Amino acid sequence: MAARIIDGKQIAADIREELKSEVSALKEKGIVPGLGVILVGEDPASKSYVSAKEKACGDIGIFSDDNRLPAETTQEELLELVGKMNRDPKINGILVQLPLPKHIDESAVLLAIDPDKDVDGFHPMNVGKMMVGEKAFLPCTPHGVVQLLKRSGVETSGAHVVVIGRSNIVGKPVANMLLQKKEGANATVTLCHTGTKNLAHFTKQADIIIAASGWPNTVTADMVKEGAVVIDVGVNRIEDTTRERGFRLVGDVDFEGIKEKASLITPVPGGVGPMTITMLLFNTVESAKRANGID
Ligand code: L34
Repeated sequence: MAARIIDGKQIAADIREELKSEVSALKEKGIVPGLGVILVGEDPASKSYVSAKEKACGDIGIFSDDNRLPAETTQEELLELVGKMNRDPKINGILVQLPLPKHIDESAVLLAIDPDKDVDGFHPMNVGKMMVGEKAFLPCTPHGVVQLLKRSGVETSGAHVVVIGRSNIVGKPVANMLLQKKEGANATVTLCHTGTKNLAHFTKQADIIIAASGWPNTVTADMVKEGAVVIDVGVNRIEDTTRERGFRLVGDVDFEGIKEKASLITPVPGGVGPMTITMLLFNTVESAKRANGID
């Protein structure tokens, strides 16, 4: 079987159009959603993601407050800025781009964000609400994956989903979201990680594979069931001197091999990445609505 390729860019563009109209309607009520953006340090990938997020905000009418801080920024200084944004009524969402420099305690920073402005969904309050199935800000990449499946017509109810990777920003939350007894979820979920013995044993049984291992070629064609759906969350930069940027992007799966066997597959770039940015916009608009008593 030759796979249909899921066009994440197009699905992201569709959702952004919907959000743009919502933002226009809010503006008529005098409400402008605002996102406070914090990037510490000079990581090239983080810089490019943050710039893409700010541009996407501008495109749909969200105000963004850009804060690029040097790598030497202290935890205290960072916490102070977060506190200022917590108190600022123009800011509905706070994005602290990860990873942070090693001398900063990431969990202390995430804990300092007002849960009502936690549009990344990383605060333990939102993580806990998500886990018990209450309304919460859902983390952007997992939420993007769930939306991709939904808008591509993939039935998750009763499906066996194998997630690879147990990070707090992708693996754990996506597994949790898909096992909820809800529309667009209700799957049987297996979570594999570096401690898993014989990964292929599990992936071969999967109706849907979600790869978020952080390593190219974690999943190869021989590990995939004929007709499976493969969602590739990886964004690995591979040195490539033939490219202008000096690198190319590959995901966590062997796209070329697997596309002959899967029924649906996401490309990298142009799959999950644009959805991550879009769900951040979605959460920021949600937050602005909630702050103004609109639901
Ligand atoms: N706080 N930190 C926080 N929130 C997040 O949601 C993230 N993440 C991850 C890293 N740290 C974070 C992102 O923003 C990963 N991530 C992210 C965002 C966007 C893209 C990839 C990862 C993306 O747009 N990818 C494009 C290609 C971009 C390029 O050419 O470099 C794609 O099409 O996949």
